[in-house]
Amino acid sequence: MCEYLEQALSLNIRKIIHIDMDCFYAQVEERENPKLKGKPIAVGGYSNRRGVLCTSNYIARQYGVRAALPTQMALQKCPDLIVVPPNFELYKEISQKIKIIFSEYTDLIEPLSLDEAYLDVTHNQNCHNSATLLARDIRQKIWQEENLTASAGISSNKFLAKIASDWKKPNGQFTIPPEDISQFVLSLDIKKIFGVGPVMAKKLNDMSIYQCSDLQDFSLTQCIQKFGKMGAMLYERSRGIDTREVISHRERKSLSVEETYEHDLANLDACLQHIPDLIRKLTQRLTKANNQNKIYKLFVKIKFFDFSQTTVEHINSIINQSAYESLLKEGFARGNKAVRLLGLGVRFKEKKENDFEQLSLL
Ligand code: DCP
Ligand code: MG
Repeated sequence: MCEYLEQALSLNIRKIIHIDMDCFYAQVEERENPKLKGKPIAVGGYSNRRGVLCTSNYIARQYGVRAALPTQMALQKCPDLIVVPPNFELYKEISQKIKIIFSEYTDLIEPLSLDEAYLDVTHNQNCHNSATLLARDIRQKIWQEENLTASAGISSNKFLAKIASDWKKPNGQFTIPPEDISQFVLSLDIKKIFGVGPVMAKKLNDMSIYQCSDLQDFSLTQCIQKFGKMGAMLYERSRGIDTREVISHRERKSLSVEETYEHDLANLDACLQHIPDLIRKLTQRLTKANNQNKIYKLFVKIKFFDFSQTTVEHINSIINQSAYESLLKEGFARGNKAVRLLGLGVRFKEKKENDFEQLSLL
């Protein structure tokens, strides 16, 4: 094992579980209406209103019916498809209940969406210290309490745990223990690396890079030279390295208020008159949010009557009327036309992203 990998792994002996509910919305609808069981179903918009699908159950997937497919097209692929309208309130409620189950196992929970989350269970000593058994326990609990199945991926970092949770779907789980990581990543398709979208994938494929083992031919310096900002990340992920922590509370990066006016504001003076009111609302929201991070920028957003918009921001740590007025003047001058929406906001100092902290290992 290369020295870099050894160092990174020794800093990263965590136990991470990624849990992802199986065909979440569709499964909930099946649970609510057992008559749907055993039939191809999808959740989404109606076909006569240019609707698209949010998801489908695994039976419908056999016909090529998947999320984001227009409903009309889905019905062509699978004429027996039953399309159920979504009930977001119910999905949110269930998501909250599942999160309560997670919290019985760890405080370190990072939800990614309504139906998936990372759990750091490094310090949970139940189940003989086995994250694999813990994952089984969590899935069983979700089944007992909610009558829904989930799949899980277990590994020592977020990247691999997320990939693993897809491996045995539906209603399965897969563990990639630290000793298997180097072997596992060799044949892993580079498209599985989060951040490698179709454009990046094409760029890599054009260089004959298809799987992680191909990326491993490049040194860190070469990766950074070839892939810029993404270079270090690609270097690491292709070797199974990911030192990102499970973050239970996302840091707020900005906070703002805005108002769309019933009648467009005809000129700069009319806009300036609204600044005190917007500042009052912004201060109220800030107090409510109780954010501990320091303000480092103020910004103004302007949407003109023709929906073109602009944002102006300056470094400033204190909310004050004259600063917002001068930002507004600068922004207004960019369009010099009637305004339909004004927004005022602040940006907070961010704690340094830990994404690339491993660079310091060098
Ligand atoms: N969703 C959506 N639109 C998309 C993708 C997903 O509205 N384009 C919703 C519906 C899904 C839910 O988010 O049920 C969770 O998304 P997943 O990607 O986890 O998909 P599923 O849970 O439906 O299926 P899987 O078993 O593959 O996780
Ligand atoms: Mg899911």
